[in-house]
Amino acid sequence: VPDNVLHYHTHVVGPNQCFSAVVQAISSPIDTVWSLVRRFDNPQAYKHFLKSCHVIVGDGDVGTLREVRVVSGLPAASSTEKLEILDDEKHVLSFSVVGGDHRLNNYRSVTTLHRAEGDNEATVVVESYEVDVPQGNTKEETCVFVDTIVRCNLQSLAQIAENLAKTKSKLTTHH
Ligand code: A8S
Repeated sequence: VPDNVLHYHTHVVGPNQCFSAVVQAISSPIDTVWSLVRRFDNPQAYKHFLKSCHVIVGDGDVGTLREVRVVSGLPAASSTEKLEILDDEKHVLSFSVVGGDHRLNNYRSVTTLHRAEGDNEATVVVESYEVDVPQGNTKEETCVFVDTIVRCNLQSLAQIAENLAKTKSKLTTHH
């Protein structure tokens, strides 16, 4: 395990918080995956539970605030989120939830990308999070709910990045 995995994905949580992590392998080079993940102003490119995003303050650097609107059918309408870490060299992005109309108070996640060992065309994504357990729910219920959202996001990221990588390699083969 590269040590930055442990460094970025260690969470200090309070008694009424829970945390978890989701890992996704992607058959696409790290730069292609990163080009999608790093766009704090455009999360709906691969997060299909979001219907829109607008930046409130900032230009995509650390400190930028965005407001996302959530598709119907979820126990949420909107979320205000702050970019905490954006490291283009280490491929690390972290954001925290600072407001909005939903039940995930003090949500904070960290996403890191890693070159798959022995395969330059493949990437491993690790996304971990911490969050308050909402009143009336258990830690387990909260983790099941959030893990489901994060897993869907990373599966859709994989699909989009893999298609982008295929398109790029076709363009270089034929020209
Ligand atoms: C992310 C991760 C999560 C987003 C959650 C967990 C959220 O946007 C949705 C439903 C909610 O109930 C909470 O990386 C909230 O976006 C889809 C509005 C925060």
